[in-house]
Amino acid sequence: MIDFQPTDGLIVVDIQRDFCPGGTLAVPQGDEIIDVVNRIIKKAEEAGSVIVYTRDWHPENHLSFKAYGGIWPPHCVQWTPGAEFHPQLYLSEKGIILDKGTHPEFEAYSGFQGTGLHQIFKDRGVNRVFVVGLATDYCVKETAVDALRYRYETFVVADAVKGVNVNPDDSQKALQHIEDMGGKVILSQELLP
Ligand code: VGL
Ligand code: ZN
Repeated sequence: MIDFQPTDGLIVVDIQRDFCPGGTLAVPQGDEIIDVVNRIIKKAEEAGSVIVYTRDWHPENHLSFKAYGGIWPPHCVQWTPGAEFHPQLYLSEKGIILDKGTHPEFEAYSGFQGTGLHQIFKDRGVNRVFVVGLATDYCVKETAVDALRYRYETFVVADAVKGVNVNPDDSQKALQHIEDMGGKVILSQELLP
């Protein structure tokens, strides 16, 4: 059992309409993690942990879009319904919302990239980081890898993430990579009563 502490950071990655079924870049079954994610958020909230929600928040001419040389369909375009948080996601009043990928010429898969997140965690004395959300093989992976680079003790909750899987084993490989870098892959039952 792992008990959340005020010095823990919980990063809820990109649980937005476009990454869920019906969205333009839907992660298969992406919405199925939301119940367990919500329970984890409420636990972290009770403990006074630092809760961060990242949002993919692209201009309509973002370089990751096919029309602009990238590999993705347009997704999470600023101020459009697809960029909204999934309606079932629990938004804590104490949560901090961070937008990323907001410049046309820069990609930002990691929640630490261009958001000031490391400074926020430093100011709050965070030393452990827990990562949940979408997508395992892109933004979850890069967020966890950055957390490890910044030397946080880093946990990814395997049943609270879901991957795009352009190749069928991409998510598995991403979790393996995180473990190889010193991260811990855990199950939600280690966090929840
Ligand atoms: C993501 C692809 C493109 C993600 C964001 O949130 O994992 N994936 N942009
Ligand atoms: Zn994106």
